[in-house]
Amino acid sequence: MLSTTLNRSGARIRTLTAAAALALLTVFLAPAAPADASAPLRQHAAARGKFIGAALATGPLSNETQYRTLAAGEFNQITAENAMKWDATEPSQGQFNFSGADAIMNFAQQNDQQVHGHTLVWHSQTPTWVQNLPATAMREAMRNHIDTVAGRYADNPALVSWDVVNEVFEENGSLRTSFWYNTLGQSYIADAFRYARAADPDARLCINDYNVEGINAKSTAMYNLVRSLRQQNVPVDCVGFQSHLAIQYGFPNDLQQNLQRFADLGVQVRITELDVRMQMPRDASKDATQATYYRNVVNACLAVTACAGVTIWGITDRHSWVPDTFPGEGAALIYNENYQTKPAYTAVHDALAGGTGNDTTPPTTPGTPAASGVTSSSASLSWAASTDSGGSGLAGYNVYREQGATDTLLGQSATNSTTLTGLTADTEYQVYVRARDGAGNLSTPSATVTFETSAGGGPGGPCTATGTIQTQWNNGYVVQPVTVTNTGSATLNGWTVTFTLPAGHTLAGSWNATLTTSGQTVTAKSVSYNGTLAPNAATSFGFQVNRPSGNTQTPSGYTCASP
Ligand code: G2I
Repeated sequence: MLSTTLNRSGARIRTLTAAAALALLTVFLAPAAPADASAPLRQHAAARGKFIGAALATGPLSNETQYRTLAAGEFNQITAENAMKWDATEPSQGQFNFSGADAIMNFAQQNDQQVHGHTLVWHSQTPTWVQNLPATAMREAMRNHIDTVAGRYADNPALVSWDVVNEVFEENGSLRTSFWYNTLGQSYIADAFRYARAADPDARLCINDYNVEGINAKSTAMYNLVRSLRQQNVPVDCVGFQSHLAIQYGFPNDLQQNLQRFADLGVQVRITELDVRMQMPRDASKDATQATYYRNVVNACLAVTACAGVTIWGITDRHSWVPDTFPGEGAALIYNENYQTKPAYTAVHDALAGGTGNDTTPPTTPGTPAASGVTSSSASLSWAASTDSGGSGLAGYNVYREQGATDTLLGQSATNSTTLTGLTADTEYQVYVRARDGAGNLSTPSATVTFETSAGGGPGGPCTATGTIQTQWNNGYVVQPVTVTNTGSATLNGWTVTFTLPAGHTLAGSWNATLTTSGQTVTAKSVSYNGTLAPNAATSFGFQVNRPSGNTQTPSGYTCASP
């Protein structure tokens, strides 16, 4: 943030006319037009050296022709959505049932597809007979299960990889206190990988989780675990990023960077369960945002050599886990419930087709941003969305501060809104946005909006505090970092940050500061090792919050004082 500077060019359109607004709407409602409608996704993916996959459910696979046709024709990789899980394969001890798993394997072989096995060791969908075993028997049941299930397909060339352990972390990065952990301790993870290697020496062995797409407490814990397991020669070959995204929670803009840091550990990375849900009902604008999310995930994988490919968690909105788990949300996949392609299909298609080479057409000009929620250090902006017709698709927006000849890039957003943080207190900002497409073309700038941050600092200050939402889920989120900066000319000896939690939100943990609450007001005080701040120096702390299911609010009003 606040680092890159760019020269601005192009004409400035200061207002969004009604005619322009109508044109935007018309483009949104136009049917999706793929760059090369005839070639299926798998053909483009293969040409890029990647897989494009789908999770398949055995019911529609045997009952629905359209499902089978798309599964075979569009995808060169498949994952069993449920058929290889423990409750399906070993419902009672030693009694194995491979009917569903074999159906998936046979389909893959008939259609020249690779299979990712999902999943050997998980806390969910595991029968109670496993959960109630004492330690020695539980470890032996795990070994026998891995040996039998992974062993069954070890000589089958279609089976290329396994999720050995799934979802072993809590949101704050500690190990999940599942029955596995509670009975066996952390060692069950290394044991599972060793048993899997013994059962299938050729399969890539993966650890898989959700809410690890961006750089956050959970993904960093996963990073540290993978690094330490590999240092101990535990056979971890691959990391799966589930990527169950939701347009109302924002896109993890550091996805590519996060994939790359894992790749740099020497493991393969893969997007294992991609879907992008929305609050129902669907509309053209939500579909367009969803398409941008899909495009950006595919592009992130394309940009990282060690990323093997992208698996979408289903084919059609007719069969998706989302509405059952998140009431009121849905439409998360790339085909609608009638097997028609959605803009998300076009986005995946065009990203894989690499249609960026000859796209020189920039997106349309975004609407004038509207500013709200302005504090001493942050401001929320939203604007009318752009569209892109050049083939590479809309990738997102750059937000700039108008500063004469050389403007400052304040931030980037995948969607037509963002919250700027790290602003200077008591300062006027003139801000505009430019849309960006997949080929890097920038639209002409929007008109500017002007706002002024409020006075910051406090007794003994001055300092500023800005909080960044690192990850959020249906009923909670992590704010990390809250950056505390000494904006004065003298060294600070201790600092105090206050902020407000929305009604119904409660603190669930914190680090690198001492937090106390009074009603919804939280006071965070520096600890022994981060209270001394030289002029311009910054430090940070973080915290986690529980909130009511479905509530999407986040804290506000960060202020800093010293001491
Ligand atoms: O929850 C979404 C995914 C998160 N990562 C791991 C994945 O394995 C998980 O997949 C979902 C399936 O998409 C659902 O289809 O896992 C769920 C179970 O935790 C699956 O739901 C289950 C239902 O809960 C059961 O009632 C049902 O019998 O599907 C079963 C088979 O239809």
